[in-house]
Amino acid sequence: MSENTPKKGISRRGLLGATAGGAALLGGATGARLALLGGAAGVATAAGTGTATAAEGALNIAPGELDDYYGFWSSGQTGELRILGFPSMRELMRVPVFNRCSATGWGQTNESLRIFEEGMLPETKAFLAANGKRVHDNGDLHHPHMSFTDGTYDGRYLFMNDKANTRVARVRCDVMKCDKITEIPNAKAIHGLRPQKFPRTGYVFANGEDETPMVNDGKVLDEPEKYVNFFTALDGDSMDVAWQVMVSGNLDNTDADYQGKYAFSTSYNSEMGMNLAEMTASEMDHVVVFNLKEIEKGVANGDVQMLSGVPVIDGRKEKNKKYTRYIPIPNSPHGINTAPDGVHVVVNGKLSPTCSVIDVRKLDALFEDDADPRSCIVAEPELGLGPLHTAFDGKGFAYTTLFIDSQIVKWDIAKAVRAYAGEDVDPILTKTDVHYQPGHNHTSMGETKEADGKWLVSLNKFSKDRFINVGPLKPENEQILDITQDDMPVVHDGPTFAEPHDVIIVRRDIVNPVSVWDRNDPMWAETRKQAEADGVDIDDYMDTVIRDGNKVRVYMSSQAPMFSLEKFEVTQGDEVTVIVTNLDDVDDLTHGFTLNNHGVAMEVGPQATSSVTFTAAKPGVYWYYCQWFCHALHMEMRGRMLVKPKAS
Ligand code: CUK
Ligand code: CUA
Repeated sequence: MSENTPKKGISRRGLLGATAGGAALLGGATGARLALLGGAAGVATAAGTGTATAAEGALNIAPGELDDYYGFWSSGQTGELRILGFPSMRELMRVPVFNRCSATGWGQTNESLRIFEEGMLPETKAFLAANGKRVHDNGDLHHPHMSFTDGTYDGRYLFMNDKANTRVARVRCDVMKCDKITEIPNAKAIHGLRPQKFPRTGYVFANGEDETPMVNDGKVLDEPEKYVNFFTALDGDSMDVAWQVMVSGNLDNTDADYQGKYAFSTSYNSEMGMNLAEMTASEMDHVVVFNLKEIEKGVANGDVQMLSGVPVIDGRKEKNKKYTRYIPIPNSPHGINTAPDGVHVVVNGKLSPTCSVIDVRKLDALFEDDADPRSCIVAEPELGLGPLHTAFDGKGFAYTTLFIDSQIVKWDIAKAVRAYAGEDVDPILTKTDVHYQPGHNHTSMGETKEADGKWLVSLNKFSKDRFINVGPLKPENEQILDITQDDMPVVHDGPTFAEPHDVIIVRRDIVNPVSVWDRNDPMWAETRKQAEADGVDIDDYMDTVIRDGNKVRVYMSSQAPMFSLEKFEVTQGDEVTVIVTNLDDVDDLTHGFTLNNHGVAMEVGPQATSSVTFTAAKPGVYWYYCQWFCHALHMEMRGRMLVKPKAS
């Protein structure tokens, strides 16, 4: 990998700007091939960072003014969802999902543990127990997407994947909290994720990225012919797995059409290779097209095998051709994006400098016998090096990230179609340098039929020299481009911590969260049942301690600046559950419960109930306190737990 290391005295910025240096980033033979493939397309053509523009006014949200959009950001290996105001890029909230959150107690409160465990596979429960744990406390969240109705966002839910531990989660947009986490059986490493756009969500489509042996019992390693992969459709309302399709090759990203008929997934490893050389061996990989109506029929007719309780359709290449089609695409395609015109689907070539454009109107014919598998391709423009993801403005233009060139290229879809048909037209309009190495990009409302063509955000993997140095681990850099202007200048840099892959930009009128919890919220329904059994009304002031063998349940309410219990007593060895209802019903009046030296902390929002369970193992006096600054006497909002030594 020595060619990847810049020599002393050569600036990183300069090196990355050069095509050969950029290609070398991918390393070895692949990089060399890219450099060859790239040719002239690798040469930067546009000016760099834009100068002051009209967009600056819109970008510069004055103190006290509100953003026009919600940005829902992934956080990759941090495992949480982030909410930013857009275009100001002010970070508004972090919603813990696949991670353990110190502030809110996510992954520790009984309410959150229930959500983790409800959708967990039995073998995972057993594995975790063997490791002295109840939940995985990491995740790798790449793709947050909102539920759709009739081709546009409907503000109900956000869905997101966990590549690390093969899960799909849902966040309720009314309270912006996760309410479902489903571990996907059979598949391994859920990567691409998109909701059904029409008529509604409906299905949530989730790609398995890592192939495993069909019977994964530890007896097979090097027999690639026994490896399979799975495409999963969840029911977005119940978050149960509806069905799966067994496929050939791995699966990377996915999207759905605007007709409710097809879903599509890219595969960068059609070879079913097990190492880098094998995975990138062939020049052509594929997109798998899933015929939703035929799959539903197959499931209804029992043309399935049941695996881990899920009906699985065999959609492998050359099998039952009615369920899937494999469209050859050059070379290790990555992102796949359906245009707001409802017709075009752009497949991003990654190791090929091209994007392949599918016309969904040609997909019915693709499923006829002996159809040319590439008959649905209507354009394949050469855009530059390392096309990864494409966004749209709703005006017929597409914006593709070029990872290796560190650029966003704007191109005309209709012209690309005409060029493919033989006309002498250049579909490329402009290229803007971004800093550096963009992965996803996203336009305002761009993955809906209401794409408004105002803003584009480029999620750049490297920030290099863009910010003051914080050590070897650098932030990434998210830049905003003003796409109302022909030269689409960069108008904002936004450093960010690991590792946003994807984002959606949603008009703010679509999202309407509440400010205070509803006392009847299902989040604490189980806690309510226990309280009822204990004769405690968790909707009211409470200061009750229930002893139940060696289990102790401590019910208290909080009202600024006091807990209802200034002290309680337990005995060493007791399993203690603390249940807190926040009786304050004022906007922004969150309390917390943190127990010193016990690793216990939880958020209790206005009108919410939260609970946490631990074993009192150390005799002594321990203070608990409110960790959310709630009142001038917030510091005084504390009390004592006495753990009496066990009589021996
Ligand atoms: S992926 Cu990360 S840059 Cu997981 Cu959507 Cu393309
Ligand atoms: Cu309650 Cu701070």
